[in-house]
Amino acid sequence: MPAMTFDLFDALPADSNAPPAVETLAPGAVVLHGFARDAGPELLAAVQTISAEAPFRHLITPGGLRMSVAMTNCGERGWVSDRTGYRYDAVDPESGRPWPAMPAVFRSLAEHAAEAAGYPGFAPDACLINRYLPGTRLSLHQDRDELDLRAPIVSVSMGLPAVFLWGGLRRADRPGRFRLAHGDVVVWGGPSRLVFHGIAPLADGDHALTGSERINLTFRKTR
Ligand code: MD3
Ligand code: FE
Repeated sequence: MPAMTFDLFDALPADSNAPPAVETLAPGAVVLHGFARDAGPELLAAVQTISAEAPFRHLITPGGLRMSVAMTNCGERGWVSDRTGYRYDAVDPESGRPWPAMPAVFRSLAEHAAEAAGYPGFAPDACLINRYLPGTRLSLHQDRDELDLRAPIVSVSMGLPAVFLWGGLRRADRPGRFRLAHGDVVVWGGPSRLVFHGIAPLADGDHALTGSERINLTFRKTR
């Protein structure tokens, strides 16, 4: 079977003039379908610029495993992992230089999405950029390296669609499945801030803007 192809309007609602559908996944967790679709090309161009300065790399977990997702960061601080643990660091350990600045288009999208989801005043200081290729996965985890857990995390999906897995507050909670398409934005806060979540192995495909990649941005307030 040939790989699925996805145009710019993957999962667009029937009436393209309709405002982006807002869906509550769980208390505190809000999906803004297609919220980032118009900004997609500009966001992806910025990812290119950032990754030319701070290349995507496969981090090593404290347990010594190479992560399947390739990552880079922009903003005042970036998320890194090595044999000593996980942390946010102002410096890219590969280059010894500060991470690239967060582009205005990133910051404004994250602030507007948070506001639309009921979290006004969100001021992210870090953006983790994840790159998935077919077969790449992210196993169930919690995001708890941020000091202020009252702030939400804003996630922006671009390129190939993915199956998002999310469970409860305990690792053993059986995860539900949810499709994330190009342009979808999910805001995770309040009672959903510490839910276990992950991404199922990415299926093959060809997207008009990213080819065989999925790019995910997560905006965080780390302190
Ligand atoms: C739920 N990224 O970078 S985004 C991550 O698609 C991460 O690359 C996934 O999990 C990705 O840490 C999922 C959705 C997401 C992000 C952060 C969350 C869901 C979340 C934080 C708390 C709860
Ligand atoms: Fe996460």
